[in-house]
Amino acid sequence: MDDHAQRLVRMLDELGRVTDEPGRLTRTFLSPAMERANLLVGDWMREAGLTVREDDTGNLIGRLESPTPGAKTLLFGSHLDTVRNAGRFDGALGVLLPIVALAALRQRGESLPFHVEVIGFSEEEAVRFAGAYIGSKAYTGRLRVADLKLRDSRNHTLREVIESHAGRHYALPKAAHRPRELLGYVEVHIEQGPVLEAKKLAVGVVSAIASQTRGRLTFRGKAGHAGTTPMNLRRDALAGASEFVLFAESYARARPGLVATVGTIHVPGGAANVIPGEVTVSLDVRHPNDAACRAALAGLVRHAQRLARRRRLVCEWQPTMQHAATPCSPALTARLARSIRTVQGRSLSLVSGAGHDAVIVAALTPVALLFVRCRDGLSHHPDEYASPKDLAVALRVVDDFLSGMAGKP
Ligand code: HGY
Ligand code: MN
Ligand code: MN
Repeated sequence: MDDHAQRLVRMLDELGRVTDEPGRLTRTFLSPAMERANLLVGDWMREAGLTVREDDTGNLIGRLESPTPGAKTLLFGSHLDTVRNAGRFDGALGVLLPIVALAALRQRGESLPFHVEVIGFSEEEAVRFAGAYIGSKAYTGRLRVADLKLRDSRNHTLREVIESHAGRHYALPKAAHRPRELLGYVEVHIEQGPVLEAKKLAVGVVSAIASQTRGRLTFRGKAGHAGTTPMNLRRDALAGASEFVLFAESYARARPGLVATVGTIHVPGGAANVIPGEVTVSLDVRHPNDAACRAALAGLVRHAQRLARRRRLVCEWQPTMQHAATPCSPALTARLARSIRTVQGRSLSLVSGAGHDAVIVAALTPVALLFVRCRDGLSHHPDEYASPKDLAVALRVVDDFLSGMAGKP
């Protein structure tokens, strides 16, 4: 399987050069780079014997039909969009690895008693639009009118962006499949964390995906002259936001299992000689347990409003995304774990702190995630890395999993 792993490495490297921003990897929803990525991955799908289509939301869907009459469909997939200045494995691995695995099956002249669909979802990272999972929501029939009203930084709505890309009216799509037509969904993804590396394991399975809430906190005070306004008369929104950022860090540090992140801070019209009158910070709060995540969010927002009052500021919270903790399918996960034990000797089950398209697909069909070790647990960074050796293990696990699903010994 190692030559297949080498091919997978070359594909990941090539796809990793398809970017909207020269010198670093960034692919955002329906961007020119996403179009080029779909063309490249679509070719690889066709070479592996899949038929290829792209839906109006930009999802790339490869399908390998089974010769078995009345067969159900097994789904593989992940996202082809990236964060800004991303690594080349996050998302891409879950689309390219199944393509290579199916190409290997075809090379051996084998077929499967079920159809297989490999989906490259068009948006998972919520870089261009605040509400994530646009691709998997469309594919599973869960995209809502409210999603279509989201606006990007150029003030274009999601509907406008989709319709100008598709060149026609966009009707909210129905689910691509009915639940009874499906065998389940498997997402192969780098762990984006330190556990597999610490346990010296190449791969593992996911028991559940953590609960996640994201939103924006806007602090409003009063702009003023940096040179003439005495310190005790200021209502400095950025000072208030900064106090909150440090509070969020210490709040999460004090609570095991909780993570809280302020990833962006925006001072509209900010200038060095102006006291900031308005600041918006993003807030991302996650915990394996839903109730703990909700309680943490409430505590953080309460503190933000309390510190704002003390500073004679106003603080407004606007949620942009909320996903409950998503359990993976015990049955599908057990099958995947069996293949891991066959290939790796032992399997490890871990919780995913990162969100995945499986969160959305789980509403349509049972999901399982195969995690692959990544160096230093690093992700959302250009130095993201999974070794060819570990990729070879993951390929053998998927190969064994497919044989198991096909009832082959
Ligand atoms: O943020 C996440 O968990 C994922 O990488 N979108
Ligand atoms: Mn990501
Ligand atoms: Mn991802």
